[in-house]
Amino acid sequence: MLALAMVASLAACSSSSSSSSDTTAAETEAATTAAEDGSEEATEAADETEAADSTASDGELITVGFAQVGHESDWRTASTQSCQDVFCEENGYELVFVDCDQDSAAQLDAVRNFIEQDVDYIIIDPIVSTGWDTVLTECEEAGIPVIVIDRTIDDSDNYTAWVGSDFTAEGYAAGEWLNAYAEAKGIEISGILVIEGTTGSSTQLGRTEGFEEIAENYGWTILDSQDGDFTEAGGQEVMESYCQSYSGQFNVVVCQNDNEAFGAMTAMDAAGISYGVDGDVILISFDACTAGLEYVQAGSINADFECNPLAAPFVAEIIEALEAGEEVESTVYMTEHWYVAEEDVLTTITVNGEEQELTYVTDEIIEEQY
Ligand code: GYE
Repeated sequence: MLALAMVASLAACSSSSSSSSDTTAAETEAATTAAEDGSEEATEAADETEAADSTASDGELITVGFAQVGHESDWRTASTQSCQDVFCEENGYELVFVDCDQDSAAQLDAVRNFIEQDVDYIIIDPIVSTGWDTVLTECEEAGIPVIVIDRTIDDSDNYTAWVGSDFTAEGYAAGEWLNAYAEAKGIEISGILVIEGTTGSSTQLGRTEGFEEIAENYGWTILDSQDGDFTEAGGQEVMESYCQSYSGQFNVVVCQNDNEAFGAMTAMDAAGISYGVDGDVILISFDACTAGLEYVQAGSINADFECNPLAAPFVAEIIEALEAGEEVESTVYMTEHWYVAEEDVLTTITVNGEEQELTYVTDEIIEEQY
């Protein structure tokens, strides 16, 4: 209820009036170069910087530094967009956005820069789950509350709140769906290949742990499980090598995000391996962003386990509670769905004794998705 109220009260800002500023060196340089050219875009960029500077020093806007993982996937793009929409001037914020390009050292630097800039709040989506205690202590000493989103930090409690998804639960759901689906269709699982997300990210750790536990319960063989770094290129590369090494030995491919699944499809197409509803290989994915769901609807991906990237409204709710001196929820889970390509095979699965619904993908769902 609170979350819905929050979404309703925080209108997304129009991009032209966005107050977000990007502090990466490359971007600053581009803006400067463009300013020297005297282009319209550059003038706008310069104006925006000035506006941000003056309003920030007035103390009217709440300054939020966001150390984002990178731009590796559709999910990430949706997450960034969500933050830029919510933390804008119209909503009373100045956003300092840093794209850390999947580089953990750069992410620690970004957080330390936020401390130096004395921002009011810091949002971190931690690339990897460990190595955080020192810098979080520095944030605490500087009196800057930290809100962690999406991936978890597993070696420190030194932050105010976390908003994200239960990745292990997503892995369990994928495993139980595979078991129920294979049984319903009379398919014998011969061998499973997994393309994992970025090694050491809590997303990779959780989805791997959940799925592997189910695989062990049912006695399935996981032939291989390699890192595709959550990118399409990574997924394609891993799948190309799988096609060579495990030809004829597998009939399930599990990709830990949609973009890896897109890459895996390209590799299987090239190798002449069919997948999806009418194919020889069952293809499972996670995230369920728009393009992923389109492939589910087309029957190329059999099932896609959603991970909701729209955390920003919940973070704004936490910040507003802190501003009002109120207690905040320290853990907030996003709501997600399990999407499937076939309407009449299964409607529910049982995960850890709990019945969970499956959602058949329709045009309306795709229309609404991020
Ligand atoms: O699954 C992937 C992204 O941490 C949930 O990161 C996130 C993951 C998401 O790159 O697409």
